[in-house]
Amino acid sequence: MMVTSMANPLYDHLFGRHAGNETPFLHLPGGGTISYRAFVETAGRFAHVIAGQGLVPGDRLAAQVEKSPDALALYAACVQAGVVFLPLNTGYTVDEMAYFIEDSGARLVVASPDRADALAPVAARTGASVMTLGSGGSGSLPEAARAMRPSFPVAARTEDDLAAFLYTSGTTGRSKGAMLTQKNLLSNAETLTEVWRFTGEDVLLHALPIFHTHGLFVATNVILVAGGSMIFLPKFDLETVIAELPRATSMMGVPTFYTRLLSDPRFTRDLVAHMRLFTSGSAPLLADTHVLFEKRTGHRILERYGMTETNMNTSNPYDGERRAGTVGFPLPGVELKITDPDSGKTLPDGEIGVIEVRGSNVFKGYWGMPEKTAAELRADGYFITGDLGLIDADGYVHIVGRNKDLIISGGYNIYPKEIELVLDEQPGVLESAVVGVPHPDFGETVVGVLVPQAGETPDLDAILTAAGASLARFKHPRKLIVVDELPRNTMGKVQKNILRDRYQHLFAST
Ligand code: MLC
Ligand code: AMP
Repeated sequence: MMVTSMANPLYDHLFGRHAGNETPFLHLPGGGTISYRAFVETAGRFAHVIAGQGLVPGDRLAAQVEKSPDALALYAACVQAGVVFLPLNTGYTVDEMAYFIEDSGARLVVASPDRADALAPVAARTGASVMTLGSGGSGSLPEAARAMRPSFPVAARTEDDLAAFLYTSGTTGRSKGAMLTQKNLLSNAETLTEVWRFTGEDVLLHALPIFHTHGLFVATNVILVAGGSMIFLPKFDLETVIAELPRATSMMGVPTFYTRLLSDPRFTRDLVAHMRLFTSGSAPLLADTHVLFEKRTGHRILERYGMTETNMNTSNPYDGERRAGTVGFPLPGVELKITDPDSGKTLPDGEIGVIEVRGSNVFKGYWGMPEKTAAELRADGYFITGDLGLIDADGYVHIVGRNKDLIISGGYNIYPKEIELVLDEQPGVLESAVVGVPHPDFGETVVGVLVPQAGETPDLDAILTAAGASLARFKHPRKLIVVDELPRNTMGKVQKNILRDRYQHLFAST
């Protein structure tokens, strides 16, 4: 490995060592290729633009841009300039973006050209600048970069300095910025590269979004560490994925990718006979899907478990038995225990409790939220994940539920509270409860249960339209149901388990 300086460990290990390397980094669906050299040079040019906007190491850059090679180079540029990268879901509304921009204190907002006007007033309020980045080299940032030199003096950073903020919703409805350090990202990428045996020969089919841990850190960083390449697709499109699989060696996906592939008769054993590895995570992979996949292809999907706050925690083994319905063993360097949610005491193997993890993968805390950080990150370094699980007699970790009110739809996390706050404000609505129910494509989907105000008949279409103005599309209830009252326990708490049971078959045959 050619490391010229260790002044910025993440930059040096992921990007700097590839400077001048003519081998392919990104294969594009149209047939083009971007070499490591070209990618690193684009990042250097972008870093000049970022610094030219007045950003200094430690400042935040918020990006809401479509997936593209340039969008990925923006991440590299931030690492090079020592700027904290804050990637945001392209589906977020202006209201949602306003919160992230304000809360993070971002100094520069990089938006898709079609979003820039809508975000300008928000940026003006917070004093941030706005630049644009579109596809195929369009946008004010790539345009400005063309006049810049490809080499940029790498900002000195230590492994404990922040590399990225990833926002994750909270049970109170307020999103929290998880602060990830260089060490968090680098240590996890190095571990995964080793345990999943990634090498320079690997060609990863990359169809995940790059605004989340899975697509940005797990997939991309592993390939950068290994020196392999990626077939870089703008999104998961079944046709394209089936067309591109023959030139891939490996693929990482959320369970929806695998159920969609299995639904297509062209997805055959022959199509993927040459593949080395399929991994799954971000949401539970049904044991049935695992079994069906093996029957169809002969491959056993390798399921792993992670979080925004912790990167990856556990993984099924590469060589040993990949056990359906489990997330495998703690990764090297990760300590994992199951604790009693009330006392925090460690429980014996086989008993269900909250999963806690500790290691260099675990984040530094929530930005500007010391109380929330203290509530979830123990003084001894253990992070309380909020996932319920057990460790079986063979040491495999099973996730059996959640101690947090969370819905995971197609790998996106949705916090019911955030939606309930919007529904409760709508005309004619007295109160609401939002629950996740099984969905054949997304795993889980959102159902809103409304109690009308006395004598009122809420207009459900108007409510969905209003919700659409403030909430990203993926959070929208796929069904609204009006009831006379919500089931409550003796303490007055809404019994969501009863609602989940009642509506569990709503989408059964969709
Ligand atoms: C898109 N839509 C979704 C959705 N994705 N709705 C609910 N849940 C989702 N996940 C919306 C679209 O806007 C569209 O709206 C409608 O639903 C149907 O769209 P689609 O064409 O079927 O969706 P598609 O674009 O194909 O996207 C589905 C998907 C995508 C599953 C491919 O959501 C995806 O790539 N998910 C991966 C998420 C991920 O990377 N998570 C990692 C988090 S990190 P309309 O208006 O047309 O009806 C993490 C840590 C870890 O969790 O362990 O990895
Ligand atoms: P996020 O906050 O988006 O990072 O989502 C993290 C959550 O996704 C975890 O707390 C789990 O609830 C869930 N998750 C991730 N991987 C798995 C998996 N393999 N099986 C079940 N749940 C998972």
